[in-house]
Amino acid sequence: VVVDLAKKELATKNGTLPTVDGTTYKTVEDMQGNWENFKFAPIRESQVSRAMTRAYFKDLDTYAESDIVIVGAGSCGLSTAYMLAKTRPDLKIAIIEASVSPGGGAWLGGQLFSTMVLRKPAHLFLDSINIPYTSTPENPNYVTVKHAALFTSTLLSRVLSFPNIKLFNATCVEDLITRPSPSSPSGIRVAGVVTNWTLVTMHHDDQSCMDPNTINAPIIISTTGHDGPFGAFSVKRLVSMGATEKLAGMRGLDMNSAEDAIVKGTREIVPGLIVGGMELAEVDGANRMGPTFGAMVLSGVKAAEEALRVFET
Ligand code: AHZ
Repeated sequence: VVVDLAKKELATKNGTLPTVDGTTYKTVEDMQGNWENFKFAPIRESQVSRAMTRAYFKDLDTYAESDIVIVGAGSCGLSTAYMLAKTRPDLKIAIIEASVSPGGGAWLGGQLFSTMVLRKPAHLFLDSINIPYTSTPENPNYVTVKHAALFTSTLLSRVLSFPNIKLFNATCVEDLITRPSPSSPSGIRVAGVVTNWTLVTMHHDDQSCMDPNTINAPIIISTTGHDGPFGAFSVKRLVSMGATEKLAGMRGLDMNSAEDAIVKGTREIVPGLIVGGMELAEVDGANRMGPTFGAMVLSGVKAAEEALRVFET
């Protein structure tokens, strides 16, 4: 018995496991009413480790040279990613998200309320990704999605389904890669990002130095939200490295002016760095809009257009 077990262990080391019992079932319903004989296909723990790590390290290798890096997977970053991947399936797009859970502030409509409000014409973006919404004759200027989580989960699933997108979550952009650029007013262009596990980034003050990793890309799109624990990261870094004199700082809330300003202002602010969503309010001194999300998705649409314009020139 011992020899048999040892042989079996040895055989499984190279992934040759006994045949799968799972073929007994053709559908999930086939399992129902027959749980006594239920059995999973066998596995060796190392197979699980290898399935995860091989794929992740291959992705790290593939995306070390990306075409476009999107920093921040909130409503603006995800909308940008969707538009880019849909238009250009040939581009390698990496999304770097500091949080374990992508989506930023778009899991709720505002405060702790579920419904998400989007002012028209942002409903056209919902049409394009097939998210149902309510539009009433009494309120013709905006639509509502029954739960912000429906918006975010649908957008996220569309984005993650594109083969040319990789989301690196729990990963923080700690710095920008820059190159001298005499033709640029700031003297630099942005040429990539410096990354680290978010938990490492959070512990730089109480652990010895843990050096970061890098991704090279000709275009970075920063959508890290307004100033906060992580927010407005790229534009604050531009100031601290002397590439921008100062930030104007986000102003108080005015829904009408804020949303137009964010969409129209979405642009390349330093060569190689496009800024969209609420991070832009810190650059331009735009108002905030509070819980209306139309500007975030349409800023994403414009950021994608800007990125392709820069990429193609
Ligand atoms: O975790 C952040 C969030 O998911 C992520 N992020 C921030 N800094 C990062 C860094 N590296 C990687 N250094 C980083 N990721 O960026 C995401 C930003 O999402 P968000 O929802 O905060 O920003 P947004 O601009 O997409 O949407 C803003 C939504 C708001 S705020 C607002 C108001 O305050 O008035 N109104 C709206 C609609």
